[in-house]
Amino acid sequence: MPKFKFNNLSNFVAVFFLGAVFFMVSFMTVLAAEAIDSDQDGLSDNDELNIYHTNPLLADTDGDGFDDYTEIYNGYSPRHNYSVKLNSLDSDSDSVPDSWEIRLATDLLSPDSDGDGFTDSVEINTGNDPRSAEPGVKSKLIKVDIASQSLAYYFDDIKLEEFPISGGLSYMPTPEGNFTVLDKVPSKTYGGTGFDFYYPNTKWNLHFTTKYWRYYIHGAYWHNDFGKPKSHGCVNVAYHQMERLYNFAEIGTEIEII
Ligand SMILES: [Ca+2]
Ligand SMILES: [Ca+2]
Ligand SMILES: [Ca+2]
Ligand SMILES: [Ca+2]
Repeated sequence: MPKFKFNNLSNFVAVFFLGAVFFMVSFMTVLAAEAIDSDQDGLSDNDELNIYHTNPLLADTDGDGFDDYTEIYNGYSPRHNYSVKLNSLDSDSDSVPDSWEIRLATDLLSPDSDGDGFTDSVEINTGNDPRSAEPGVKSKLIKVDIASQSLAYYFDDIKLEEFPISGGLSYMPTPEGNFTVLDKVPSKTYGGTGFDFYYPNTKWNLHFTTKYWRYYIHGAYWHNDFGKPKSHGCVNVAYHQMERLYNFAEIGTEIEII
């Protein structure tokens, strides 16, 4: 029986070449499949099936007149035919909003995306990777921009949220620099005796430095002027934003105030 052998250089070159062609064709087929957008809505079939959970054969999955891409781009859910913001939707009830799940590429229909027994929320709040069962700590950063009176926070360099805040008035400015979360205080009173203000039971306080006073990033329920300086030096955050930020932050989480 004849046997195939690399008994000369030309046989070896021919087999090597065929192998290389086969590899390239397979690789390009995978790339093409990932890029296919059957319903031409700007989202690939692959992403619709695995990230957005929308219909890859229907540009407007929820039939509300706006295509899936437009809804996601503008922060609305393409899966609900009424105005539901991705940010206020938690499809799998794991305390991680759909907007974060899309940014992080976790599964918005599975509370434990990587199947390691810990929910996405627990993993994010403890700095672990909800997308991989491999151990390893992910970076967290809270960034406050005094000029624009806004705050953004990041997990593994991915921006999760950005919203307006109220920093210190010009004669009581918010301290600038690099800090970390020193303490997490669930509830606290600001002002009172000897002050011209009194804000009892203020929720979700992240202590980041002490000068003459202690400075916090904290919830504020007594005004709604976010985007303008208003405080005695602390960083005021709307209640509906602060609870999530408080849960996200850990002792030691970096805070940058510029
Ligand atoms: Ca599509
Ligand atoms: Ca739609
Ligand atoms: Ca969720
Ligand atoms: Ca998990």
